[in-house]
Amino acid sequence: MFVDKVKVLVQAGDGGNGIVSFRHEKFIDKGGPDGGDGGNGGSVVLRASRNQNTLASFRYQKLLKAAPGQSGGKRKKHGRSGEDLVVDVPVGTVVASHEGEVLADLVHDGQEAVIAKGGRGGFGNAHFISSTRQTPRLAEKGEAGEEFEGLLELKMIADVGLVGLPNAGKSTLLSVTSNAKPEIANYPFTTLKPNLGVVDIDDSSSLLLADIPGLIGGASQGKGLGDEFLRHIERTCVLIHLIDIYQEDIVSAYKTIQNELKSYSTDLSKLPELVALNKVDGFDEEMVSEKLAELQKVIPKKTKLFAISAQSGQGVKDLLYATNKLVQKEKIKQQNAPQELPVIRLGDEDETWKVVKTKEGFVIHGRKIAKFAARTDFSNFHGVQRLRDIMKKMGIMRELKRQGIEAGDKIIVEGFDPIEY
Ligand SMILES: Nc1nc2c(ncn2[C@@H]2O[C@H](COP(=O)(O)OP(=O)(O)OP(=O)(O)O)[C@@H](O)[C@H]2O)c(=O)[nH]1
Ligand SMILES: [Mg+2]
Repeated sequence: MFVDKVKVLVQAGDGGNGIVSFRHEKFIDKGGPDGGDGGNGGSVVLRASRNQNTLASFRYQKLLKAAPGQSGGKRKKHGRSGEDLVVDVPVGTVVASHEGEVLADLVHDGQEAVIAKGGRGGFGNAHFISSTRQTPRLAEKGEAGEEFEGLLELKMIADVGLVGLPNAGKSTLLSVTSNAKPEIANYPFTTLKPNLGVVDIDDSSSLLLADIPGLIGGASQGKGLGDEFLRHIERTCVLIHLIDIYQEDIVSAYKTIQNELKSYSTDLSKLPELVALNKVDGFDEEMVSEKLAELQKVIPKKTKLFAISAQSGQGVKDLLYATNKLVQKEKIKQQNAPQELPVIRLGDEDETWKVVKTKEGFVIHGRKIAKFAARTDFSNFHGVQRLRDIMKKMGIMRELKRQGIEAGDKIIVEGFDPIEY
């Protein structure tokens, strides 16, 4: 089974709690605060590796969970940080959130991306000593690690994609030029899943060739096997479009495929292409030239046209050399203008907030204040007092007053316990 799309649950480690503790020393009546900070939670990191070929292992390992940070200790002892979870995935893996936001796009061997950040450890009470607060009885809770349901998708990054109508001879061409052993048969839709093969051009260069299921008119609307397999060749540098010379109308065969490439979510008809008329072994030269001339009229001027027989090998070498040349040219172009997607981080700091007066009380919406609330132990008076201080610093208290808050009214950081004004 070819696994190329899997759902996973990603869980970074929670930060460890800070603790409240006071020094106990002989002869000293009341020691200072010495509660240590919690350790940071581990992050979940994906690493692209050439040694991985499929996402199959994620059928059994659906939970990607990093270790939590430990709580702080007495004598300002820092809690141990949770270890990152580093997971190897094939080169070409794209990670998206459940909502479809792309979080990372791993295109180079060894490339790493943090997809879920571990929670920060909470501060212990040793942290909160100040001239006005000699015996701080509060500590922060650790921040929760980022967590989401994500989708891993493998986009095979082949150099060359083979496209064409069913039965055109795509798998045959792959089988005679590469190490791959795809199924070949004289009926449409023999190939049901993409096949990859390595084609050796000469001592120094080789190409990765992808054979995908045949396309038919209306594939973009789901006809035949649909066009979902095109995503496997979305990133190839070059396409080889194979046309069966036995087709009654080779021009419309060509146009049908071009249309489907164009209708795909990213217009693939713009990819550099070579066109090859296949199965010429049973035809005399004159007939072949006639057919080539027909095609020449409809393909773009710069597109190279070949007559080949995948079965007998006629013309195949020329096609491969030309393909290799075009791939090398395209690769240089891509190096100069890399098309990598930037890695978008979850939860970038956002300082904005707003206050909404409701029947339940004054509700505060805002990412930053919610983060502080998450670290607050609401059963601890001092912890709650600190949250009030933070609101004051952020200007939230002023806004509450402006909206007419009175003693005893409730303040609710959205999603958390209410506190009294
Ligand atoms: N005479 C002749 N027959 C060929 C040639 N290439 C392929 N065939 C035959 O054409 C038929 C289809 O070949 P496949 O390679 O399975 O075609 P495909 O394009 O992969 O087909 P799908 O996987 O169904 O899309 C098979 O019977 C092949 O033996 C050729 O160069 N000459
Ligand atoms: Mg096939």
